[in-house]
Amino acid sequence: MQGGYELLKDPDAFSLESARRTTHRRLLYSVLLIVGLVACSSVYVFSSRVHIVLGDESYQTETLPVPNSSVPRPLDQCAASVPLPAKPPAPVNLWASLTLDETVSIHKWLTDPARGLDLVSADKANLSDNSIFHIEVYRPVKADALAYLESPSQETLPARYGRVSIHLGARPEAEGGPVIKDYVVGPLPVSDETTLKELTEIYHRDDIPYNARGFGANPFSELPYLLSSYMPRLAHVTQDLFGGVALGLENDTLIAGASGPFSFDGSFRRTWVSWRKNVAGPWLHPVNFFQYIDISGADPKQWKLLKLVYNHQIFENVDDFLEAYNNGTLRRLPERPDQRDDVEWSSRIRPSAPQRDLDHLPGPRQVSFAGLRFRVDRKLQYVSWMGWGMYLGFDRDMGMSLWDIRFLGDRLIYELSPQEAMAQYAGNDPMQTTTAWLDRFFGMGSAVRDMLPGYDCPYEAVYLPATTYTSLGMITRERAICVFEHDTARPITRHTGYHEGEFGAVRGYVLTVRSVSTVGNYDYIFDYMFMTDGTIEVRVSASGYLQGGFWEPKQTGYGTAIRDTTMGSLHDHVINFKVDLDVGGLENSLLFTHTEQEEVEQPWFDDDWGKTVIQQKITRDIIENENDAKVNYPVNFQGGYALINQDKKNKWDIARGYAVHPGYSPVHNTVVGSKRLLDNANWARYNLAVSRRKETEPTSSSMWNMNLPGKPMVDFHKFFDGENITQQDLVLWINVGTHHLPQAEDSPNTRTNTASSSFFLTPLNYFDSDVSMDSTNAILLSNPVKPGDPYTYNDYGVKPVNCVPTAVPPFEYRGLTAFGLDGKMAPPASAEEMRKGAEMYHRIKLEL
Ligand SMILES: [Cu+2]
Repeated sequence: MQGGYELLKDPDAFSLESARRTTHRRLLYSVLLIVGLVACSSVYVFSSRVHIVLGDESYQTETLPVPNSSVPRPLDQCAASVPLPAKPPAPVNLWASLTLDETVSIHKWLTDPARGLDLVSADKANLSDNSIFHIEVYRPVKADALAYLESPSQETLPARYGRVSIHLGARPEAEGGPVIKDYVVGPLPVSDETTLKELTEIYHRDDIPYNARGFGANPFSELPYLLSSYMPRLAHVTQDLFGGVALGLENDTLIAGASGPFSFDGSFRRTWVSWRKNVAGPWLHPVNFFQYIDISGADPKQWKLLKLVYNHQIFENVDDFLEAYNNGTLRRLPERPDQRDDVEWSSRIRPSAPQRDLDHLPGPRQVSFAGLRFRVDRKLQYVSWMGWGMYLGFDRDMGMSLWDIRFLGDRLIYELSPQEAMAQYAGNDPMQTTTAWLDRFFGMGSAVRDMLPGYDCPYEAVYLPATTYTSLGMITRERAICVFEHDTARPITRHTGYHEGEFGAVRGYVLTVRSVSTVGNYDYIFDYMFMTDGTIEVRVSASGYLQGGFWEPKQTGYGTAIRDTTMGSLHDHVINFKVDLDVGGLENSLLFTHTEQEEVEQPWFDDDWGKTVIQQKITRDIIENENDAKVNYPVNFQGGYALINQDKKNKWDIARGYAVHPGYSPVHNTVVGSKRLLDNANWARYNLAVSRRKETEPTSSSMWNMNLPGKPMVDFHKFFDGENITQQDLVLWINVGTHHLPQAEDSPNTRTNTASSSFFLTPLNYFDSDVSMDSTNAILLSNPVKPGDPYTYNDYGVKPVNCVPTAVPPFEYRGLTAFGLDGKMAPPASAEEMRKGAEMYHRIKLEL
């Protein structure tokens, strides 16, 4: 096949003359557009020049007459962006969330007096009552799941179970006092055979301390209760010092935030409260006023204010603080201009700046002109694309997870799921220096938000819903997950050559499965990206607001001033993933490959260059003991880690493997030994770790870990007990993260381009050669027969498709759909109600 093309656009074509010719332009618009599109088509019969005339208000196309061209026919409408049905390997998604009916039936069964749990409905429960905190699916044992996938039938289908967390606030002191218990309930559907069994085998301590509990129906039941006991008394002082008050009124101008963890080992529940301006982006408006409070136990009468801190002065109680204020001994912070009025800078409102050249036009967008190339089973939550296939799961703690990931017919990953997201801060104030968030506590799944079509994901993305339980009911988000294919605009392989068969390129495409969690101030974008060569990239990008501190010279070294009185505080993010990789089956080994410099001497070396040569050499070691498998990437990335199957060789007699390849910013935590982030997040100390897979070690963390740094429910280090890890079923625990040294450009929001971190899982002698070569989205060129003629080529019959894309629907965003515990749809929530549920104690308004 012959092709003709224009080497470069002729700059003269953009003549002023043509720019002035506006007559008839609108009448000709459609025809010209069509000609323009056809000119770019695969037919390549028109050697056309497209003149693009851009005005300030509109954009139109024009074309010069094309010699020898036939009259173009109007383009057809493209196929709608609806995915084709998928063909999952089994008709049941074993990891699917509980259905609404299943959740309602478990709730009903638990609250039946016959269970004897003495439960009080969460919306009415006091802390000293028993109430259900959470209900969700409990995933099957891997061996059972594999048996089902091997031969799917009703007989092999594993029984379904739920997992329930109950706050036992009413447990008498004689029995140990209030506590939390985790249970497995099932089999489902609920029947006479259904039982409730305490879930303890996955934890490293017996009890879940009540002081480590998560926020239930009313996350504000504790803090406002105490804060309202003293803040109104201080209103005239806070108005004077900070220009704001917290009186428990609708128009309060100060709001509170709290720092975590709340406890070391569960023996107390205490937090630092920090006050902020109640404006857009309050996290960037701390006023430098702090209180340490005790909210231990289940009896609010015991709670107390322990101390107040203002401008590095400590006061035992409100009276002392007031006295210092009244008698003039309080050392006030100097007045600063932006402490009072100028607060819009922290909003996302476009600043008044001139519009950039051509920025009135929408940017390019991705269109699958020939229709979507991925398949989706919405009901089963199964996605497939280009030889890849996977089921999706979803849970409260960490949101989306991927299961039974297969490539070209073989299972590659049993489970790929986020485990925990850590953010540890530094500073010279009580809030920043004590903060070490573990966001599993808040629920990265509960914090998943509906995505903005055309902004968070391309217009043609396909959205999948997710439902999470709250103690008041269930919440469904229709746009919790988006799936889309995109052109990387870069060939995955290419070469220019002159010998027959060596000149060509294969297009680079990626299928992305994405979800976004907004945890208080921060937004995490989770991307799982699949490529045609068998590579997967797992990437987390961060945006949203910094947790800002009050900037003053004593904060030097702990961040950067991003405004007169606001600083971005120094912190590390580390996010842990579980990768249950199965390379050629379950039996895998950990291979460490590294390169080192050597000096060698060979008899054939030339005399003129000397007797020795310095070069590098590969060493390959199998790490046999689990204790040696908590590792960091080698210095200068000279080598890396892979799981291989020593019993499965490729054609070249090399053990088939999959490597962990560091992506963007492959960091681990800087701080080791902090009491606020100790045994509860020891996974964050490494780039990766490899342990033997066990049903009793399903996750590297738990939602209660945040508040138990000294004695966590899941102590990751306990996974590593000296076992042999050669040819065993292994799990990789891989970290991504960023050392976040904030800067002015983090205001108003952190940018995803640099606040990103990733790792790749990529075939390592898994195949006999690069399998992306089998793509027919590729071209092979041949030298022209006659010098000067165009190159001939083979595009494997895959031609660009020319059609008119379906119209992008108008932007629409709707909130979540809520269901009561009876399973009935609940009335829509107000913005304030949604904010309360979403921001938890990151933004606490007093309510009297
Ligand atoms: Cu950050």
